[in-house]
Amino acid sequence: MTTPAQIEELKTLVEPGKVLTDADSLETYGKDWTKQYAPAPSAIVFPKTTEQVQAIVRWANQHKIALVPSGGRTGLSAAAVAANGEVVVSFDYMNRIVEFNEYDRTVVCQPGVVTKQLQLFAEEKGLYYPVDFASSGSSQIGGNIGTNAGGIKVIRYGMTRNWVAGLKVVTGTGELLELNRDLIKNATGYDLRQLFIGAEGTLGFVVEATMRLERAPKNLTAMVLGTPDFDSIMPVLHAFQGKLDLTAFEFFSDRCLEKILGRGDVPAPFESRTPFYALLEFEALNEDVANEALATFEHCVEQGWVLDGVMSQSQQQLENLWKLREYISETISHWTPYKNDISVTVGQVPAFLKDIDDIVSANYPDFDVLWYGHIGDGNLHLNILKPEALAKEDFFAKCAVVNKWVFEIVEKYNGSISAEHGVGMTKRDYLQYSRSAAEIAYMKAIKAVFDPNGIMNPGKIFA
Ligand code: 2HG
Ligand code: ZN
Repeated sequence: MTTPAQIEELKTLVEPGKVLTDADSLETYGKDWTKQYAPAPSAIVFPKTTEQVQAIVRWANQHKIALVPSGGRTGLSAAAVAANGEVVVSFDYMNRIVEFNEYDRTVVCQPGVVTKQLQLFAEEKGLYYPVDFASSGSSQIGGNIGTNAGGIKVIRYGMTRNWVAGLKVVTGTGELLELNRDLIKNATGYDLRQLFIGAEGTLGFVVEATMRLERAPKNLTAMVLGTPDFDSIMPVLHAFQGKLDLTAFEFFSDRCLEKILGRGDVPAPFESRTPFYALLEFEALNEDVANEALATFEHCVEQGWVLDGVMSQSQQQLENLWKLREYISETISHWTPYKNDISVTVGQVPAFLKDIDDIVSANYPDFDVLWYGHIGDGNLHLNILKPEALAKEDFFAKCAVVNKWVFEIVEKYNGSISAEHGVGMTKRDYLQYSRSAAEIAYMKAIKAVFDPNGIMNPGKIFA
């Protein structure tokens, strides 16, 4: 907690009006998209420069005040939730694109640059920023780096980590580090840049990031294919991957489609309904590629893996097909879902899915269970919807019990309990299912080096 005198001192470190303590701001900036924790920060501070961030961190060290970094607040693991009187450091006013280099194909961004802003900037330059997900219109680059954000194009382009050429960070002591200096080749020992990616602000705060861009994809084309069961999805992936360079391979169950169609603003992909759907995307660079896709579709139908399908013929149709998948998370948020974001290696997906399905159907017989995710990279989103009549606390308590068994299966397959949403507070108590005791001890030791007073987003990743 902070005293009024400390808040007055904080106000002298930033521009006038850039510290807020009113109830509305505390509520808004104290939380992300998770609903488990009540926001309770003591103030929100909006730095505009790196020097101001450094001053804030030094002030926090002096008074032993916990800081929580805040970007677009679209996180799903409560990594940006301030529930214990912390001071929230919002990067909303550090939102400029600073520089573009056409030879390096890099963009220097302040942390508050919105992901979509970077995507559009790249487009203006005839290039492409390939990390993409449903919340790209609100999420910020600093948060994407803090969580090593993934999304819908990982099968082709990898995670945010792959696109960070260099970072400037303010560590937990207030020191400014310039990491990797945007180099492609740099064999000079430990790559500290990588440590800060996915660290959820527990080691320091990103104050500038140099992001790489890529060639823009040409004539993106999507197919939605209806499958008779879970088991057919992976052979479909295998068949298409053998013939095409996929830019995405997603899946969702018919329960998800039901919810999307219930919105009334997204057309059905085709007339029939099937238990599951795969959504794949590729660059139709010429007619041969499109014909190859159709031939593969026919092969999948002959094998009985696909019952129906559609291929986009226009940009509008491409966008409509993507809405079927991209709108799921937002649409179901109404039902206060219990979320899982788990992954295994692609080769293990079929056996893993079967084991998870057994647990889920045995333990959630009366709950609405929604399956979807980025199955082409081994990442599954499992959402359990809260029945209207059940109290939130009872619902989460019940899910926590079943969750333990889900995570035991994740552990059995050497998988991850958080593929792309981070650990934050929601998955913190389960870290040992994916990380060994020795690894966790090293992680804590690393934190102590960069953040000796434990003021940088404490209580996130580990207690
Ligand atoms: C997605 O893939 C996001 O749509 C959100 O990662 C997943 O809501 C979820 O569980
Ligand atoms: Zn996802």
